Amino acid sequence: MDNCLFCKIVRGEIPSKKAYEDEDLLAFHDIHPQRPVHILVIPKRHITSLTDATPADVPVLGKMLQVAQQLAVDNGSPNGFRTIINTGPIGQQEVMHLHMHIVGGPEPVGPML
Ligand code: DGP
Repeated sequence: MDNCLFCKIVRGEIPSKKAYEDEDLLAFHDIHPQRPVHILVIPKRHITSLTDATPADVPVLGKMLQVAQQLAVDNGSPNGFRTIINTGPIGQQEVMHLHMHIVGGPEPVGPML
């Protein structure tokens, strides 16, 4: 997707602070962190939102959840974290490329997002 912000990050056209990368996924630190740990995990292949995910996307969606634990541990949230996927206007999704927030830190996260 030419004009998608997160596709541009995947292509390296917009810089990001990378936390993880493999053939399917990219994780990078949120530009406006809400908590000490705030990482976004995205599929490299453009999926607009969870509403647009298909059965073919199940493996990559599962992988997003699977990498979350290690990302949290490696980035300063070893005792737990929250995962959030905002979906569509009602879900307050601002960037229309599916992404999962990982939020945490040394203290309990509390209500947010
Ligand atoms: P959401 O409301 O779920 O669509 O959250 C989008 C998040 O993306 C928000 O927390 C800020 C983050 N974000 C927006 N633009 C950029 C960017 O250019 N770089 C990075 N690293 N994060 C961004």
